[in-house]
Amino acid sequence: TPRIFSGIQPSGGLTLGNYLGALKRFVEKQDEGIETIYCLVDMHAITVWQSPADLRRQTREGAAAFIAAGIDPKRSILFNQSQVSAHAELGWIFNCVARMGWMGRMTQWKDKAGKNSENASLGLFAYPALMAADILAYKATHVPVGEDQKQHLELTRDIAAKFNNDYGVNFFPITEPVIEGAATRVMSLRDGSKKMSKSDPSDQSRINLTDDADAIAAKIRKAKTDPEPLPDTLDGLKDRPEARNLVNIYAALAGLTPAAVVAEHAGAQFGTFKPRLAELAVSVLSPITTEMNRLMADPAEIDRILGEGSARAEAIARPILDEVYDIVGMVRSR
Ligand code: AQP
Repeated sequence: TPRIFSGIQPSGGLTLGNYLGALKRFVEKQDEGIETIYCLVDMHAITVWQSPADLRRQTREGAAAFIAAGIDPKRSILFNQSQVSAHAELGWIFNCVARMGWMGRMTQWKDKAGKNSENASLGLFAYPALMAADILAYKATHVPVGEDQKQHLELTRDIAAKFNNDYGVNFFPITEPVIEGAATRVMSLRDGSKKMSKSDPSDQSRINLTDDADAIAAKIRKAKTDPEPLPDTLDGLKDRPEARNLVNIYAALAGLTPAAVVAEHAGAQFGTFKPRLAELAVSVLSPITTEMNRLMADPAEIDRILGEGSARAEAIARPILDEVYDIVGMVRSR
């Protein structure tokens, strides 16, 4: 039977990219009645320095975003990673399964460590092994993610296969990535070649789930575009990454295909299209923002939900981890 796992780092405020690429699809999977486990991956977040106060606030805000977007903590398991020690424990075992060469080829590592990799944390390098542990601690079969996580999911498959092969077992499933929809890669509003990211130094590059209507409208108005109007077919968006990005965002928010969006707005100038997009974005995001703000007023209730989710997650992961220790040959005498 399918079991879905996915996570988001509480390394900043969530963006429209996280919403369209991840959260929105997490809710769809839950509503299809599939078993869904969703995690605020706080241990991943500290691979890059986070102040303790920010990490706490971002974790609670992330949980509020999940619930506001439609995750029901009764139907889905919603928790934060550090409360379930199976992630760290299996992560260590996978550090010993994964190869240095595999990790060194990860584009996220290369992008985030940059030219100064001597100074990056060891955790940042090992990030994909912990991610594999997040998924495989539950033997999850499907992982909905944005396009940027595809390479890490392939590594998860390699780790599962190597573990199975090294120990001569057929224990871990080979996980399927679920990358679907019009906005699996939302790009920066300032640069069509970079993904929209919560850690981009420019706040103008992204729409945050906490932005109000005026901020959303202003950011879309100032978004980089080109002087051409919208074409009548998608072909006309070739080599126009910023224009294509706004069309994709519109499509994802409206539940349309990008082709339908260009057909509907053919010939429109961006001066006309942008206010339409802003209005649509506000209509989708403002109920979420309002609900997030309501939830954030009661952090104790958020903590209670995360605690309850953690206990349910632990109940699934612990027996799987016990079997892993047994397979590996660890003596377990209590
Ligand atoms: N721009 C994006 N378009 C579509 N999907 C996206 N995701 C992230 N950015 C986009 C998806 O959101 C999920 C959670 O991502 P994450 O928090 O684990 O970290 P990330 O992918 O590294 O996202 P950010 O926002 O860029 O965070 P920072 O800046 O901290 O690195 C994933 O499913 C991801 O695909």
